[in-house]
Amino acid sequence: MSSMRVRLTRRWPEVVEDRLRGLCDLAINADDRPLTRDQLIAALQENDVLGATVTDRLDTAVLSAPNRRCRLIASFGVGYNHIDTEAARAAGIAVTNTPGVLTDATADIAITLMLMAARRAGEGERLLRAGQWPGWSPNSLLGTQVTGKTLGIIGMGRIGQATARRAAFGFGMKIFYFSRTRLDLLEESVLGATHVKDLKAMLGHCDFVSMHCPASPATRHLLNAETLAALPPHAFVINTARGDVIDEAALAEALASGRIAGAGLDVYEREPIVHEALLPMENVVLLPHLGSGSQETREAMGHCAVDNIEAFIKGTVLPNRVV
Ligand code: 8YV
Repeated sequence: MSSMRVRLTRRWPEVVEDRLRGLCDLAINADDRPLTRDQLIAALQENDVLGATVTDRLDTAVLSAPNRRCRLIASFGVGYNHIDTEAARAAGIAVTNTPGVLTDATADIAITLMLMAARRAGEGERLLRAGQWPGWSPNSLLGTQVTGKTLGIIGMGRIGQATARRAAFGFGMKIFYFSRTRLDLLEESVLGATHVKDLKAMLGHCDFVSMHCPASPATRHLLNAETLAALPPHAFVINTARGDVIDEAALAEALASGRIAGAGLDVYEREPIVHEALLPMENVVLLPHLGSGSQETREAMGHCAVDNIEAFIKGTVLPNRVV
């Protein structure tokens, strides 16, 4: 066992914490509450490795605090927009993430949101639980069919592709996608997917649009009042990426005014705060950022983060280095 000090900012799956305990001098966050800024700074000063998550805002001020001991931030998750990567680089701190292992779980949640929003599943369940279901009738709670519709995917990375596969092969959906990375022609023809260069033109054809791009200055508020206005009024917006890629206030406004039909959201601009106008809306499905939340996936994410920590302890190449 190494004398390397590793501090986890949140509780990780038990098997993963046990594995880490055998590798290093481990400090866990027993009560699992997000650390304050001062606690984060202290953690960077007192430990060689910080095991971080999306709930840690590791910005320039935190990362440039004096007397840092930390040389690796092993982030538990694929998205790392909670870490200022330039500040980490300047501070000489390597950053790793956990790509690949949460692709299927997150795509599953995108499809869950699509189906729930289109078929009014949340609304129906609330009605039934409230004891207000009068029984079946031919015209009650009629939703929108998903099968055969058109899906626009924004960001065709691993999760975008996994969602496209489910939509195309499971629901016979026609796929358009707006993305920096273009699939090769064979993949495009297998999926029946069409790459588009003009976001607004694509949105005009979408029955559903699903966000799968990473959060960055370039993708911030990609869906905003102007781009949302390009969607047809029967369209649904799905977001399992990051809250920042949609202007939440503009989305709430588009939903309130009936300019779009509904939305399914797993992520928010100011988590855990959700724009208050969305909360009472029946045509919006709101999930608490559980895209990767299966036991299997969270353990795989933890093991992937530990693989990086182990490599750091042994002084070998970090498998998932992003900084
Ligand atoms: C993670 C996620 O659970 O990996 C990601 O980018 O959004 C989530 O599924 C979360 O980020 C943990 O840090």
